[in-house]
Amino acid sequence: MFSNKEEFKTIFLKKLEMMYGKRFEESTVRDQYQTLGNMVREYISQNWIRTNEQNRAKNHKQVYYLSIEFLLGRLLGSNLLNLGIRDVVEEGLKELGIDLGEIEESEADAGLGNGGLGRLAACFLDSLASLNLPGNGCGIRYKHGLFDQKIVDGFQVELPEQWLRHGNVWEVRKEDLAIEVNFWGKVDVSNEGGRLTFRHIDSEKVMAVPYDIPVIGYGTKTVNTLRLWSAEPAKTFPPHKSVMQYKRETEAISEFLYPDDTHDEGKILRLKQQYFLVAASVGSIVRAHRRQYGHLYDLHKHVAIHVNDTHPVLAIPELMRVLLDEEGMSWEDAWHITTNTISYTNHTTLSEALEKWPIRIFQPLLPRIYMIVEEINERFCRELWNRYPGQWKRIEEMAIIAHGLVKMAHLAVVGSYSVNGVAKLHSEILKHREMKLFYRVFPQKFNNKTNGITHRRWLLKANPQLSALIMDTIGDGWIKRPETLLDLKPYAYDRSFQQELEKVKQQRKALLAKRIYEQTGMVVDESSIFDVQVKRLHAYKRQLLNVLHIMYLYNRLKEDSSFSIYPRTFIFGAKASPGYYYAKRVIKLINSLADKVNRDQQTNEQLKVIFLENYRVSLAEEIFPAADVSEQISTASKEASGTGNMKFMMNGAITLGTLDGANIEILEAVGKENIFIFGLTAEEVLHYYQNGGYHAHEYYHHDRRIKQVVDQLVNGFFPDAHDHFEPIYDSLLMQNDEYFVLRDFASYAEAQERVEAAYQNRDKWLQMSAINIAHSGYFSSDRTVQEYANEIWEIQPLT
Ligand code: DL6
Repeated sequence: MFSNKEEFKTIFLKKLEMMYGKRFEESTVRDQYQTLGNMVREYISQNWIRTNEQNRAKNHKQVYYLSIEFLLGRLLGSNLLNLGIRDVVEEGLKELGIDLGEIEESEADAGLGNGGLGRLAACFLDSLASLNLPGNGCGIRYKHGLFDQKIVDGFQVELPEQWLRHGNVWEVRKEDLAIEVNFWGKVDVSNEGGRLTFRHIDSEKVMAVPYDIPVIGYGTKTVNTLRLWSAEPAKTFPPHKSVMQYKRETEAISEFLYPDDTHDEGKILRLKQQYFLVAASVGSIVRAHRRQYGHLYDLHKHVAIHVNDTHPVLAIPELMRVLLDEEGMSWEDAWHITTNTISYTNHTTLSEALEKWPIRIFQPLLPRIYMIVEEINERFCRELWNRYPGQWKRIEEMAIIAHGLVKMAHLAVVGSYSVNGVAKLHSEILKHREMKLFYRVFPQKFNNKTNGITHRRWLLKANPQLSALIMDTIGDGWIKRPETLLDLKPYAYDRSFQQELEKVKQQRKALLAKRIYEQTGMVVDESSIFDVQVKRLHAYKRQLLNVLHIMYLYNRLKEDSSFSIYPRTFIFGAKASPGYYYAKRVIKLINSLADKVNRDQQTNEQLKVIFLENYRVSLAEEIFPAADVSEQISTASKEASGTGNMKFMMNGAITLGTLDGANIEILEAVGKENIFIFGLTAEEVLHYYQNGGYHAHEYYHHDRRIKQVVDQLVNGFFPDAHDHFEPIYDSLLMQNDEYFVLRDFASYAEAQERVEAAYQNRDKWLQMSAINIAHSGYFSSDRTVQEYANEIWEIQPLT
């Protein structure tokens, strides 16, 4: 399309005039963004077509990655980088007086996810395409992504997110490929020639309309597809509903990510979303397969369907339904194909996060699917009975349906051929604790795939300054082969490399300081330690531990004139689930603390607290490169993996963390002298949970520092807070501190002292930082996806 700057400029100007019927001089940033986006899409269109043709022609096995979340962020910058045309475009635009950065900033984040799970899905798409692997994403085209967060008087306020307000330049609507999805109604069972047939009748129909987004690999011609489904009314309206009601209920399916499910209405909507995603995705997968092969008997040889967490687990009964009812297969054949097609990743050990649907909701909404789940359950329980005769309790515990609930994780394990955890520790906990009964029955299914992140977005794109330094030092081979970042290791001890690294970090800290000023009006000391905790707000992630420690530092600075600290800027970013009362109180606490500490002239040269509102992918890209310290302080055993820990490490921040999730593998990679570890181990935590013996009161009474900060939650220390922090106080003392915040306080404070001392030894710190960067290649999602491709999906690269 264009091979140099001049050609780019000519085409850009012509296209802009054609699209908007105005001269370039009159165009807005949005016009320019849309023009550029369209150009990129045209640029890759031939490769997109070619990738699809190649997949078909070569009978390549493909993976479909089903996920209720895809947290993509912005696409323009990463697409330009992956295509290798960013420099030409940037220079061309510059000559026209346009700043590419400004155009990039005008793009709305595609925030179709909550956090780690959704961002992981987005990283996997990038790696699949960059490794030339035939893999497509399937998700929902939510009209509103994760809410926009505003902080008002220190409290989180949620506003509807509007990423589609100006359209989405990357998507292609494919109405002709729509799939009909059926809800409600009943099942008509008849006996046709001695064979039972099942027909789902009187159902309410919804059309799933696909919107395809190209997924562009780095330095390759592969362009995969992310297919997002949008819910629209079908041509036949249900007779018992008004048109308006039907339309409203239908469109609601793809309106919001995670509707509030505290009431049945919300639960129905969530279950509808899950079935909508899988029925549409499975429908389009089998349609393509039938067209190509004429039947579905060898589906599992050509297709792998991966379910990202339990949300898309209905793919199991849905595929069974298609094979049984539409293809007329026997149960045995259908089960063989299904259980050799579907694989499952578990992302949590938190029992409250494992989905269970009440039968009273499930059965009427999805009557045929429920029948199939019942049959799967009965057959499974029969098998268990043969294996464990008389052991009712065990069978009840493992059943898919029990006590009026359908347990999605159990269905996932029984109906798939692979079950993986997302970090070594997490996979071990699944095998030996959370899912130990299942592990005994299906040991061959369980495996580990430690998470990864795409180094192209999180280093190459987010941190061009550090990328340039790395390229000057070891070349650019690491972009394709991230494990070669290890070649940096000898330079960790090189004084001039360290100095350059320091300069890069300073530049990024200055940029973040500017962003902080713009967003909060606060001036922060760019030479202070940037100590960062950014992630979803959850009790187990223990933002509270960080906060209580800051309160302690503040108290000490106020009370002890001989005490001083190396200047520190504590930076937080976090969204709390709208219905998560406790988490929202912690956000208020961080903001009240920021207010108090930042105003105090006696201490504010040494201590600042910043809460950056509306944490999201694009903001994260500004934060990670600027961090010195990466706070990964979850209660051991609770964080399945974490992926922020990897993004920080890749950008040279040093982890201050517990022995949890992938922190353990970071420790193994960098060695204990290049990370700050503290706190209880997972074994100790689990021992406490099992045997008791933890009394938060003891820590409160015996450690003066702890008593003081805990009391300050409720004694008027925060004048603006009234009784706002009582729920937090109660969680610690009345509910015996479920996440061991007080238990780990002393160990955390001591680790923070080590951080402070280490930071002041500049050569040593920079050496640590470089060693972390050098070892971060292992945590690229290229490695993770390659492991999935080889060991789970058995797919080969396109050539
Ligand atoms: O695997 C991606 C990501 C992990 O890194 C996090 O540790 C884990 O909490 C997250 N899990 C979820 C699922 N639900 N919960 N809770 O988001 O997955």
